[in-house]
Amino acid sequence: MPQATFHFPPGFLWGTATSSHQVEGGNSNNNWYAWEQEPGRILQGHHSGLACDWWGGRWRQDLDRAAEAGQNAHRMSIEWSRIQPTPDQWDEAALDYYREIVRGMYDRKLTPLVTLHHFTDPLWLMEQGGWENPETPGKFARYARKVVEALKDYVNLWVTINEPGIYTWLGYIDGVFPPGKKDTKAAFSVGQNLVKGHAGAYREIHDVQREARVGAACHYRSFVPQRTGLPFDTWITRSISANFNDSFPNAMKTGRFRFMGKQAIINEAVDTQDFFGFNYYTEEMIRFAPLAVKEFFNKREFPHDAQISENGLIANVPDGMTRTIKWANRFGKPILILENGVEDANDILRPRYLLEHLHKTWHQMNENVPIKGYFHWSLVDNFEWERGWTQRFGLWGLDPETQVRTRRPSVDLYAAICKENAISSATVEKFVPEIFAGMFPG
Ligand code: IFM
Repeated sequence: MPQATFHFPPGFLWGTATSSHQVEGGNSNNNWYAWEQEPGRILQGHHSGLACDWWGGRWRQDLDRAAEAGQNAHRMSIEWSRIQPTPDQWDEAALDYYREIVRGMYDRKLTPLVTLHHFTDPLWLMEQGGWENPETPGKFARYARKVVEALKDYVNLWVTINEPGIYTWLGYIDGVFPPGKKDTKAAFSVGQNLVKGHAGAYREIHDVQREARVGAACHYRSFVPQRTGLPFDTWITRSISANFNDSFPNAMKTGRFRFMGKQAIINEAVDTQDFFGFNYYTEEMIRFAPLAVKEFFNKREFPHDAQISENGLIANVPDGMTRTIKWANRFGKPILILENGVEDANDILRPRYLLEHLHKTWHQMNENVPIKGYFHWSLVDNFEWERGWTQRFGLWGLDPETQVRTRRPSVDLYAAICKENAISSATVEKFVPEIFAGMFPG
């Protein structure tokens, strides 16, 4: 049997990613809490509740788990509604608690990467129109400054906004995120203001901390035309991808925000990313559907030969990771893979998904693509937005009622990779022997 090891460079960041509302528990002052109280908004009427009880202190044991499993980094987020519970009040105790958490990462030799906005907004901000209000970018930049001033001794990697495209699309076009609108005009204003908020925060962060490295976490869904010979499929695929994938990162590079047939020039956003962060989960094939008006003239399917996750949400398409990395590399910055993972309570698909996506990542690094780190979504099962607790993305399982964690086999697989800083043939043979021959063809 052939033996080989695919090495990653020294200093590569191996981590997991989490977000405040999904893990903290007890967040009752933001728009998602309010949304969860409305009947029919969350699958099976679930609530975030205690989540993973990080605000109650269980972050300590979860970060112990991450460190013991060989991880050397962690991506977390700050809850704006805790830091600024009302428009004219900063909560210093909340800032202290976050400082304790990032110091806890530091003590465990986990490099902290901190996201400032991960889907949730303070209730008071939403009462003022949320991101539709042109004053919100300035408010966000001030909040960013406050957080960086408090945490700068321990953190120099910052993500301004997580998945601005998803926030805009799901909240203002599909209406499954709060505020539940289906209004492309509002979506354009929100998108524009998110880009301005990112740019303002980028400047404030650098003003406080010269050595900061700042980026956004842009979601990329790999779209391919279903019928390669049909120009309409190619055309609609490009158009969907331009709106869904390209609008935000392009604006953060060029200052030109193009979304849903409209355009705005945002000069302050030009070249406002020090690294390029993306979240990749899956790929879809797209075909032109002239009668599907509400779906923007397209129908989508997962590639027919791909394994599908347990709730049918994610297809395992490692080549989509390759396509995503090639796309990300066009922006000419060091790259961080800020989320990648699969919902899989029984850990049947996850080991294979993880190995195959990391293998593609390694290949791209051998093509000299400057990838600096990988953050698996997620450390422990957490509250999955409008899908409640029905999706299990954690390396560790969680019973939210009892707060008992369960170590899934993927913990040990990921630990082997993190500890060796490599994918070895022994690891593949041990954890996913069925893909051994494909990865090490002898
Ligand atoms: O849980 C989410 C996360 O908050 C944002 N990116 C996708 C993940 C899985 O759906």
